[in-house]
Amino acid sequence: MWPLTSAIILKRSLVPVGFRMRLLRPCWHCFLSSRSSVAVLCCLLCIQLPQIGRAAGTILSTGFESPYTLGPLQGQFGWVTAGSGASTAVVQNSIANSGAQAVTVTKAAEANSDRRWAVPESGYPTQRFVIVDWDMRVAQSTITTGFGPFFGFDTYDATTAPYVLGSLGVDATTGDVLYQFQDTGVLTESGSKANFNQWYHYRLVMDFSTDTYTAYFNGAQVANTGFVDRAFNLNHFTDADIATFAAGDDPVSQSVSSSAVFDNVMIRDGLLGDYDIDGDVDSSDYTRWRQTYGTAISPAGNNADGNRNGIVDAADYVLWRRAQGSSIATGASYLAGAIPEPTSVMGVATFAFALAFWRGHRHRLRA
Ligand SMILES: [Ca+2]
Ligand SMILES: [Ca+2]
Ligand SMILES: [Ca+2]
Ligand SMILES: [Ca+2]
Repeated sequence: MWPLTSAIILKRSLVPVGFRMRLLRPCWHCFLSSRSSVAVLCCLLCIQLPQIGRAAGTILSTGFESPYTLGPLQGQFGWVTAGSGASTAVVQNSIANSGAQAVTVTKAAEANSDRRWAVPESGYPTQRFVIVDWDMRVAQSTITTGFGPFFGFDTYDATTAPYVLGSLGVDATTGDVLYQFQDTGVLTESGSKANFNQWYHYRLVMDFSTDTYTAYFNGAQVANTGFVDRAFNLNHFTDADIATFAAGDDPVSQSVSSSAVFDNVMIRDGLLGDYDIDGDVDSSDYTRWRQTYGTAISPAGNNADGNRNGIVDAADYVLWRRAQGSSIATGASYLAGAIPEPTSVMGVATFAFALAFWRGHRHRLRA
């Protein structure tokens, strides 16, 4: 649907057979060979059942301001990390998009240093959409051949294995805004480029109704494709990861270093006030509220019970009115309901488990 440049590498038919096989063969075959992993899997299945019926709301919202302290991101407010090598994510106060602090992610100058950071979640989505927003500023790498590293976000349904929902980020060598194509997972050029050392706003919208995701770059839609691992019937959102990884398969790409600054991370479970769950807050949501005014809602938070008190009441109208005009497509958003800083520490073991068996990104191909 969107024009793609000649350098695009998404066509499955163009992928060498051997390489495609490698791309499609996930690491979880080793996961299946481990009895202890199977035991953990059973636990995951028990604890990650969806809790349908809650109203839209913020899952995580942070600008990494105080009480975040300067230093490693992991260990603060539920953030954990997984991967190998010496790549880092550090809360610092020298470069920020807003406020005084942000997180600088540095890919180490060595092979096998792919790394991710996330606050694991469970019980989502309760709505049709999960929306991930962030601001990011990428520094250019110094290599003249090869690609990357990649900086951006990956989203997962790690309920049974770490399956990728969607992915959006930037190649630090070329500035290409990249996403992962459905099924193959190949990093694909969106056709947009980011200037280096300049802030942009990024958004991923996962649609669990259609098993597709849409990527936005500074408010403009740049990609729309199926869930990367959609063949595995993905119905959960478990983590959105700040990610850095090698973007190419060659030795230069594997060991190139660069950095990016992340700020204003927000993960939402639908839109507040979107009572008909169609991705915007408009008059039809008001109609839904008016038609059900006074109705007891069980479980609380369903339908037009935006404030989750079990009845459609005036407070839900106020929520709708304040959110009016919000849309996952235009980039407009209503952030008043945001939770100031995350406190979740749930699922740390789950996350570590998931990424220990992470299937790996699939590299860009040489043009
Ligand atoms: Ca900040
Ligand atoms: Ca709506
Ligand atoms: Ca609508
Ligand atoms: Ca209510």
